[in-house]
Amino acid sequence: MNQITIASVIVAIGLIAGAYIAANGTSMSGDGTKTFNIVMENNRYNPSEIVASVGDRVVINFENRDPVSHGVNLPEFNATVPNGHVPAGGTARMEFVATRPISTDAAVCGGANPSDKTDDHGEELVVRILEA
Ligand SMILES: [Cu+2]
Repeated sequence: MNQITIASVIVAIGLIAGAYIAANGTSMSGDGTKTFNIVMENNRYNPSEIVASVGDRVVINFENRDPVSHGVNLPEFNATVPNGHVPAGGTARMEFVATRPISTDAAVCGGANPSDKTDDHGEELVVRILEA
């Protein structure tokens, strides 16, 4: 292949990878880190469910487009965001190592108990950690 062909192939691979990440809001790096980008808008999270495996390091980047803050908490992994909530119009990052399988709701606007489904904003963020 000449250099232009090689450059075209590299660009194509980049576009495919970018489209994949955009479609899923998810990316997996080579070191076992699984990254999710979640948008909070109209009191809903998109995506509203994330799935990872035991042993993964999970990074969640939140973007809150609402005029109110939203609380997120995963006490199972001692994980939350600074001050326990993503500020109105702001961003926050949450990171943890998934040490065991769970399925729970990490949206905790209604209180500290993640199993409380009566969040005052009504949102859900289902976190499912699967057996590796
Ligand atoms: Cu909320």
